[in-house]
Amino acid sequence: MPSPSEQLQERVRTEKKEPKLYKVILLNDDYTTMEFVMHVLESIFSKSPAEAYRIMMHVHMNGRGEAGTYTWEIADTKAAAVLEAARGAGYPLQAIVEEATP
Ligand code: TYC
Repeated sequence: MPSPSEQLQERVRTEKKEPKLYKVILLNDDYTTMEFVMHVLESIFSKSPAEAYRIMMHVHMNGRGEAGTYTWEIADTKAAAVLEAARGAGYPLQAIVEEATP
């Protein structure tokens, strides 16, 4: 049985090493252009053009797809940035944040 201070050390280490992770999911729609979705993936999610094309086509064919996995604050900020860019450009593109199952 670990001593109380050993138990505390273990909890501190676990919390520092393993923050919960969240996926930013892009949803398909009929109006946002493929070019705009690729632009979002490259500029907000730092994807290469090839990876942006792959993810965009996955969303287009399957209805939804993962743009990236982050800690809560970063996922929330990126999802908000997608909505702001899309509304600014007049597109209905949607991004949602989901807890990533460990
Ligand atoms: N379905 C859109 C089209 O055909 C392209 C698209 C892809 C839109 C991915 C949204 O998240 C999206 N223009």
